[in-house]
Amino acid sequence: MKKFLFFAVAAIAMSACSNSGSKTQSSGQTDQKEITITNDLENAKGVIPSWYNENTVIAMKEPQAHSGEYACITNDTLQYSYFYKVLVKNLKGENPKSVVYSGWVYTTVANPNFAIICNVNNDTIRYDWKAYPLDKELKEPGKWVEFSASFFFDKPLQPNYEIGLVAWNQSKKNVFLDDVKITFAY
Ligand SMILES: [Ca+2]
Repeated sequence: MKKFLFFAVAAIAMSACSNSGSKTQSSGQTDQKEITITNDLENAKGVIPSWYNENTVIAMKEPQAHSGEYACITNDTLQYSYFYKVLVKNLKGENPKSVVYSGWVYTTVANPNFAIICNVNNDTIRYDWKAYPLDKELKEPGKWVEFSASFFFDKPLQPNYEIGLVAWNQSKKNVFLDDVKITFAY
């Protein structure tokens, strides 16, 4: 009588697996459905891979940063914030369906012309571009406000495409950003 071995796939046994890596097609249980990247901007000067525009990250006193000592400043000369860019293939072996960019914003003027931008580039060619305006949500200046901007990738992605997420301040007034969280959903 033959015995059949059943390998229970524990949902938590995702890391440190040294097997061949070939799994059955029904590996949905263990598939990661989201990738989350957080950045409190406290270590930006150390140059974190995939993050750019470190010159926008400053030590804050007045107002205080939302967390720790550092936050990102945008204004008339620094229209684009600290910038996250990643190639699709470096995230995961499949294309994300959507991304949510959330965090905290402090505006010094009511209803600033301030938006979160999600762009997709094919090498140097712009493939897709979306803006999520936050002007209506930022009614009250002088305080930290939580925000969340969702983007769906409705045009097909390729592994070599680069996804970029950045805040764009066209108000010419100071608007600060801190404690950013980026969540790719699959
Ligand atoms: Ca901070």
